[in-house]
Amino acid sequence: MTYQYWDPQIEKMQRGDLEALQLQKLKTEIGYSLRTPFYKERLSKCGINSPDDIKTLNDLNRIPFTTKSDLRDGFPYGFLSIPKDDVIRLHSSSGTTGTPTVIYFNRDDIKNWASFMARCIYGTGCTKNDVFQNMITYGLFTGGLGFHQGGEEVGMLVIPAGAGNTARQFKMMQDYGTTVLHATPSFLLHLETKMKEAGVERESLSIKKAFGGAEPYSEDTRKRIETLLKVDVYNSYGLSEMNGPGVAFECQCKDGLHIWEDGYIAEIVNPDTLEPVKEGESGELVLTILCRETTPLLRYRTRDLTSFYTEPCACGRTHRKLRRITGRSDDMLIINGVNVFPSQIEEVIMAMKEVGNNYLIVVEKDGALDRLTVKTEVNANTFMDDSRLLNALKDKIKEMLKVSISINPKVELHESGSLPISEGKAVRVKDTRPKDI
Ligand code: DLL
Repeated sequence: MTYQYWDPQIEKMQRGDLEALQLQKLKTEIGYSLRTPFYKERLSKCGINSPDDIKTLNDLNRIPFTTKSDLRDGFPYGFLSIPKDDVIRLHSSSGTTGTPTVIYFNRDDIKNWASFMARCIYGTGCTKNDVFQNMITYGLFTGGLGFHQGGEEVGMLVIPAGAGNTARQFKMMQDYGTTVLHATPSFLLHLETKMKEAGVERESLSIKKAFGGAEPYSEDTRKRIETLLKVDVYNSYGLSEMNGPGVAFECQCKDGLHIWEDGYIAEIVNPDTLEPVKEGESGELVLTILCRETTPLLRYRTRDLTSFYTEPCACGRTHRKLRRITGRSDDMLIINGVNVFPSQIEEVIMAMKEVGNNYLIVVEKDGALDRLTVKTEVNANTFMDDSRLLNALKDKIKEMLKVSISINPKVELHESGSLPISEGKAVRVKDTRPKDI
């Protein structure tokens, strides 16, 4: 196979040189961090008051981990390293309520992100001759604009299709001769189901490749999409806190995701002890960003569970590879690509006086997509035979949940005391989706 590289000098850099580059970038990033209220205080507590206090990459271990809750505590500008007037964009994590986790960008940060995305896209064999249909949400979510900029950087014709509406998606694929797709893996599967229903002939489409990410999926799911849609599927990993997509991506070997080590320092730690795991063992991914000025983040706990490959990749890239993400070390659910914490749902329903004391969150497969049902008891004073009142309550809960978690759940109301109570810890979430990773 002939491999193509966006930036061969960086992608195939000798490890020693790569680590020297990381050290230089880390020092720069420490400089940015010291300009933020949050890190100024945190770093001075561990004796780091200037970039020169970092002598080797090992000095990173002196710095405590940063968590999602630190980011929330620093809302809105605690992590900002430049004057607000020089910021040109913000993104925030999907599905967070109350205090969002927000990331700011200046012009260079956006350029860097676009170039990492271009590296990912080009590395799968795409060229400027491709027509790229970006079937993922645009907006605060980073998947839309992140891939959009990367596709443009490669010079592809980018269609900002956005998510949903399969009939329109097929029409665009036919009209413009789309060759490359981007969506969540569940939407790619859903597309295939709808293709049959809509009577769209696979032969009428020119699609060859698809990027799938933003949610976990197994190797079997990848194979299924590849067989059904007759495309090559590449796994794409990222998180808003680290810009969004473009952190790690599969190359043409389709066997593990290269994490761009000139943009990120990756550590894998045991989520309980927070000690590094042995080479090749599974644990929680911790990332330090090296390619953003405006919102530096040092040793950020992603909560994603994965491991490093120990063997080099056939493509010749020296940047290490991650295995596909197998789960999370917290209770975050990913429902059709949207991140939802059970506590967000609880916050909404428990604030309503008409609601009783017990509830259950059910997540299941509905065809290829995920379905969320929130079952909640009504309070003891509510008559279960007053259907008008119950329907109004159901609509109210649905609406408030939609605002809070950005997805439309199904809501079921149950009589007070009728939902099952567990003897030990309350079981609030029943996730019956197959876990075949
Ligand atoms: O999902 C960014 C993204 C967009 C990645 C498009 C890939 C494609 P968030 O909404 O902040 O950002 O969600 C980040 O999603 O911590 C993982 O738990 C999960 N996730 C993302 N990609 C994958 C993947 C975007 N390929 C959270 N496999 C992360 C498994 C993934 N989980």
